[in-house]
Amino acid sequence: MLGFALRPQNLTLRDIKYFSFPGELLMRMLKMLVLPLLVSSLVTGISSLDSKASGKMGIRAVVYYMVTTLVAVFIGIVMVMIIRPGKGRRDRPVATSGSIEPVQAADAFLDLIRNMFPPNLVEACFKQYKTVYKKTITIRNEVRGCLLQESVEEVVPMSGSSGGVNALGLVVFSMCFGLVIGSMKQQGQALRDFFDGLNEAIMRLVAIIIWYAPVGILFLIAGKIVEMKDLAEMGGQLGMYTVTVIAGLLIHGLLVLPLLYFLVTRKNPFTFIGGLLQALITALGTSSSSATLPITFRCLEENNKVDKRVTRFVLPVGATINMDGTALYEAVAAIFIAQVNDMDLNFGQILTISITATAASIGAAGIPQAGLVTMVIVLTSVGLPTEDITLIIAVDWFLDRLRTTTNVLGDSLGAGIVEHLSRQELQRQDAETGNSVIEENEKPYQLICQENDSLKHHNSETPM
Ligand code: 7O9
Repeated sequence: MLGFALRPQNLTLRDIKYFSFPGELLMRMLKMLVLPLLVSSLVTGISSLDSKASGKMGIRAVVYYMVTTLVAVFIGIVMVMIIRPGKGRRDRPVATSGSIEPVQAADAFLDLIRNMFPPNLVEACFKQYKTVYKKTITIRNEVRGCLLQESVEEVVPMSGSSGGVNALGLVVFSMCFGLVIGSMKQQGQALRDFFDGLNEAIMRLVAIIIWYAPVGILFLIAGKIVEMKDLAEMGGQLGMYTVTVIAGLLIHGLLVLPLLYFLVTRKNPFTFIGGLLQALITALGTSSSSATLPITFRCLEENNKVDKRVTRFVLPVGATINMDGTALYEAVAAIFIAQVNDMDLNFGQILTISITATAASIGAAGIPQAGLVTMVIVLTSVGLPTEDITLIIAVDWFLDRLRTTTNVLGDSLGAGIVEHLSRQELQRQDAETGNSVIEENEKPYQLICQENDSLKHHNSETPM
């Protein structure tokens, strides 16, 4: 309401920038916590489980991610086939200017794999590997009777980099590191305690920031509404396209995922979602599921009482590879562009779109400048014109918020489902480590007591 009230004032871009400042601060604070939170939670989460339990939990999580992402893509395709937002070519949406960089799918895929293994962990916190293309001219000499010179032009992929956290690399490293220190028995204890303490400290910082979150989100959303161009261009095909994406996201987020949660856990999914409200609104405000991660952690652990061993393991991985909303969006966008161009897609092409859209959503965090790049890959896989991405850029910022909310919802319900499925392993582990924790704690305690007379005295008095 604040945003809409300020729209008639015709604020200058400078004013809007100042107006969004409190929101910008929230964004910066959240992002500040993401790195230490990601590393410490994954390391402690994995090291606190034995390799068998973490393996089983990992498989459950990955199966959940795959199934829900495929279902999301399917819903998107069904919606766009039913609503047909791109049909009736009369009002082809105006393309905003801008050039789309060509990308080769193979290079993007190799970048993804390269990014899993960062050569420098410090650099991985702010840089990703990115293939850049360079034109080279090679002069080739050929002797066929006389000397022939021929120049060959070639576009060569070269190593480059792009800004942004290499989340995939950090996730891979933290998981391996957690596995190793988890199996190191006594020698790993100091490291386990360190990361456990780090995680606890970061969560306390989250608890402070959460007080500022409502103010920040207010200004983030109001600022965006003031900044928004006229809603007029949302009419016609682009409007129908927006409606299609929204309908798909709603069906997936409010019908399919809750139903899945209910079928697995037999608990009310909407009480669970109620506990997540803060995280969902943050996702809406920040349009970034990684920036929302701190709040998601807090909602799940404090409001929904999900086991910490599950959230620490499942949430960071989910934020990196599980993006149901993004997959649904990319599939809808590709078919919408086909409809605008009056291209009929056969079954094979639709299958290709669903596979590439799923892959793009899984790989997004590992591909530099993912948003556009993955869209280009999906479009080129079925021979659609990539410059038509500019048609949908006008509404992208808005749909980004909604799909981020769906992504966060999917990650969180996934944590609830994985917890339910893993409850036996968790209980068994409770029984085992419960004993060992008491044993480990008692030994040093008794040692201290023997050295310290007053403590010993105190100890003997307490009936234990
Ligand atoms: C959406 F693990 C973390 F938290 F540290 C982490 C850090 C960074 C996880 C992921 C990332 C990351 O870089 N993610 C990323 C996500 C990068 C590029 C694109 C996307 C896709 O983002 C979604 C979308 O555009 O549909 C959406 N905005 O969920 O954040």
